[in-house]
Amino acid sequence: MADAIRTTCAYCGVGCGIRATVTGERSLEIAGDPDHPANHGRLCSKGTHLGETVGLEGRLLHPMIGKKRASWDKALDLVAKKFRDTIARHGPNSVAFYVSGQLLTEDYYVANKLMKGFIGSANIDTNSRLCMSSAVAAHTRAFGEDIVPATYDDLDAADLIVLVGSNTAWCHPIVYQRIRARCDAGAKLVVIDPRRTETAEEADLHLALRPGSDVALMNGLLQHCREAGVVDDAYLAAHVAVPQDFWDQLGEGNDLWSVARTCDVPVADLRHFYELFAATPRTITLFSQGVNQSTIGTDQGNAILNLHLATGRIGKPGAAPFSITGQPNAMGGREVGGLASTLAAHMDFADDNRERIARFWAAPAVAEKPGLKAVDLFRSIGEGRIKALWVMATNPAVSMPDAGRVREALAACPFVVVSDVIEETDTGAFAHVRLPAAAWGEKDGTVTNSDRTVSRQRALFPLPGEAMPDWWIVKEVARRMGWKNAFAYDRPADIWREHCRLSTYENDGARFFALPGAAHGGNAAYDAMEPFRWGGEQMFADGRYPTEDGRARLIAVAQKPLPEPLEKWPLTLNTGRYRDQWHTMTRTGLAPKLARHREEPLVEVHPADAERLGLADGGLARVSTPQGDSIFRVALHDGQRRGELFVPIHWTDRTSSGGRTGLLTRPLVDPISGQPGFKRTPAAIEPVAVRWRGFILSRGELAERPPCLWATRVAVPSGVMWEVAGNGDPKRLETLLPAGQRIEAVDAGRGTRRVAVIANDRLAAALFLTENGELPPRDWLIAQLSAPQVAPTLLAGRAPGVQADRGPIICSCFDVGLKTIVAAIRDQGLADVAAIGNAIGAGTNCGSCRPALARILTEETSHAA
Ligand SMILES: Nc1nc2c(c(=O)[nH]1)N[C@H]1C(S)=C(S)[C@@H](COP(=O)(O)OP(=O)(O)OC[C@H]3O[C@@H](n4cnc5c(=O)[nH]c(N)nc54)[C@H](O)[C@@H]3O)O[C@H]1N2
Ligand SMILES: Nc1nc2c(c(=O)[nH]1)N[C@H]1C(S)=C(S)[C@@H](COP(=O)(O)OP(=O)(O)OC[C@H]3O[C@@H](n4cnc5c(=O)[nH]c(N)nc54)[C@H](O)[C@@H]3O)O[C@H]1N2
Ligand code: SF4
Ligand SMILES: [Mo]
Repeated sequence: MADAIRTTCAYCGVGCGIRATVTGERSLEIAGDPDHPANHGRLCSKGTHLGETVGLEGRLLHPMIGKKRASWDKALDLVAKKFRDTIARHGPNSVAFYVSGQLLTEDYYVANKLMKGFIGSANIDTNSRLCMSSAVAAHTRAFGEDIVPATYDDLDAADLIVLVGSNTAWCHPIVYQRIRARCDAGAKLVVIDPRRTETAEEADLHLALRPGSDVALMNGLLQHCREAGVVDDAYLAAHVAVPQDFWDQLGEGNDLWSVARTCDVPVADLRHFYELFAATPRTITLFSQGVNQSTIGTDQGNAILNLHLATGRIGKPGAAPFSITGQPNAMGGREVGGLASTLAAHMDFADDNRERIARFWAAPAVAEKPGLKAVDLFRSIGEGRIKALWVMATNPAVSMPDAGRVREALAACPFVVVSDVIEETDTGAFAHVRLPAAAWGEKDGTVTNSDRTVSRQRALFPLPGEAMPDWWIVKEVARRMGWKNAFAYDRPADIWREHCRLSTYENDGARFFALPGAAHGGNAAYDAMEPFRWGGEQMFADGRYPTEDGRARLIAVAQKPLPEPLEKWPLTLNTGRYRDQWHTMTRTGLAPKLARHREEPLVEVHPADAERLGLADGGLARVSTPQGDSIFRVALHDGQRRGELFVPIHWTDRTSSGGRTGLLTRPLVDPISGQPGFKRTPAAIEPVAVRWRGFILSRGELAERPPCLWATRVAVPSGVMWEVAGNGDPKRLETLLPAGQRIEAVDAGRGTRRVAVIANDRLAAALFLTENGELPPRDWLIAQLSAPQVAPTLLAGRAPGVQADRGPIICSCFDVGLKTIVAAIRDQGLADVAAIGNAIGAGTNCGSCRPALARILTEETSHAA
């Protein structure tokens, strides 16, 4: 076996180090890297199962012009010519790039340089606009530069950890495990989230606040700190500029009772939180999309930063505000300047910065002003003002708000280029040219994680087909547009060194973002690069900030009035993530183990709302908003606030007929950051009746999505499963089954029909439908796809003899179902999560399911009592 290669996980901004061992042409063994400072050897369910996602199924392996395969030369020449011609006729602002926090720093740097230095427009924006831009704006307002002061080590030193709008247990699982370990050692955990998430379930205190009321909560807390005497006047006097009537304004309406009313939380809980915070100097306030993805996201961010500045809880071990990033390289993208609102290397568009960058790049046309932010950018495409667009490593037809309008814009755009690793994506369907990019495991470069640690991603496999790394694709287009010398890169290391040199260029310490020393390493040093953190271990330890006067700023922010529910749209739609899926599922959707945690897109509803609205658990419902509508499966959950719905963001046209969250969300943005308010869209919901329901199992992919009202694809070992439901004639579904010998069973009374297709003595496909009968549990049938022969009881849907139904899968590493866990707890008298692990293994590998195990234990013990 080959030696392990050290690389970094493809997914979230925790940035875990991985040791990957190539075990075959396209297969890997994955282990956590014990020497990586972000994870010290641990990996969550997504990282653990990366090996299941590196096959070549569905990959785009050749450049495509329209539906035809083309050579790289032809495709690149066409892209260069179309962009050149469009710029010549309509000016530089008639073209745009829409890029991604999933590009590597080197890819990102080249794309940013081309647009902002050579094309001469700043119309390059990134999906980080949808993700981090409110945090960026808040940091810049408070500190003068977009800097995250905290590190993961601070979590190990904190006595109180406050999670605001962050489902850390699901979205940043390894950071969450660090938090849990710290809590086991005595630290307190407070979660502020309208939903009772698995993260909230394990907290010492959960404040299920009214969505959008975070500013009130934080301002009330600051007022409380002032009254309790924990505002650090000496720190403020030495290091922070405070607006004139800041404290007077804060005093108005921010008493405990008013805040409790605004936030709709019990006064006693609020008081408990305020007292805990005031009494605990070593506090980390970690925040993510519940704060950022709001039309008041920047103010919400600053309300948190204000607290830490005013109490002097910053620049000290275990005390800092901590904006945690989502994508693997959201931070690297911010460092190179990939947002339309920044220029490069943490510099803005001030004249001296523009001139400095023009000198450094020898650039002919540095952009004069910020470009269009994502929502405006797609609007501008729809209005015909942008005529050529290049999308890299993101799927805006799914992930942008009001995605229906985004699709119309893409359809109307005269020239669309999409660089992706996947052949069929919802965005790729609109492309005139599709370029095959190298995927994780095939490319080399760097990423920066949430705590400023830069790590290498390393190639594990040779490039498949004609795929090429993104930096190469962009520099080839740049050279063909006429800028040969400025884009003469032979390898990522060339770009990395240039990026490092720019960060220190004419930088006397005014810009904190600097990669000194890193610029001088040779290619061998780049290859051997160890993870390192820029900016040192304790950012702002000396109280100096990157502003002109060296002081940070308190920013006066006030709670905006929260709208009353509308008559036609009385509910509030909240959107977010599932533990085992990543965004539009292009990678995680390939892994059967990851599919089992949540197989279908669910709309979570409070049971009381469900009763009032006639919704049944497991039934279908149509969620509608002024932007559009989509069907979801209903899941009752008393952790929802009444009047609010929660839906996941992961399902696409490729994977489901419904669950299309992007069509629903409204395109309103924060006025400062331009980040959309994804978490609060006025909505309505109604039940959808179906005559029949069932599922299709198939060893190969189906030729098309099953043509019925509800169809959701689930990856299973050796094939796929589609859950289906509808009202029309279900006969049509049978045309999707492959050729082979058919066996059938029919129960007319229950409207049940079961068909199996046998080919080469093995099960090739099966269709199970019923009108008012039961459907068998799926596990055993799924296993029959891999079985060497056909079981005689196939159409009964169970093994000869009795087979226990495991229930929904909780532990995806060891495939342990709910019923197995409950039985083990009852039969063996298991009392804690560790005991469950010892008895049946669940939760002992990646640990992502431990919060779920803890909940099951609580439910079981209260049941028993
Ligand atoms: N499994 C998984 N992990 C991921 C990702 C993934 O797709 N799957 N994506 C990665 C990316 S790019 C990102 S950005 C991160 C996101 O990570 P998170 O921010 O943790 O994830 P979300 O589920 O989007 O939203 C977080 C929480 O905000 C809450 N919220 C909604 N409105 C409010 C509000 O008004 N106030 C407060 N305080 N909270 C509110 C929601 O109820 C939700 O539980 O996850 C990263 N990690
Ligand atoms: N309603 C709602 N919408 C949201 C959010 C929400 O919470 N609610 N969250 C928002 C946030 S925070 C984010 S980050 C976005 C994420 O949304 P997207 O960025 O649209 O999601 P992904 O599925 O990660 O898209 C990445 C694409 O890049 C491709 N890809 C992967 N690796 C490479 C590579 O190396 N090179 C190239 N060229 N392509 C590659 C993948 O196949 C995939 O098609 O969604 C946003 N949208
Ligand atoms: S927490 Fe999980 S998804 Fe995030 S980087 Fe680590 S292993 Fe990857
Ligand atoms: Mo994100």
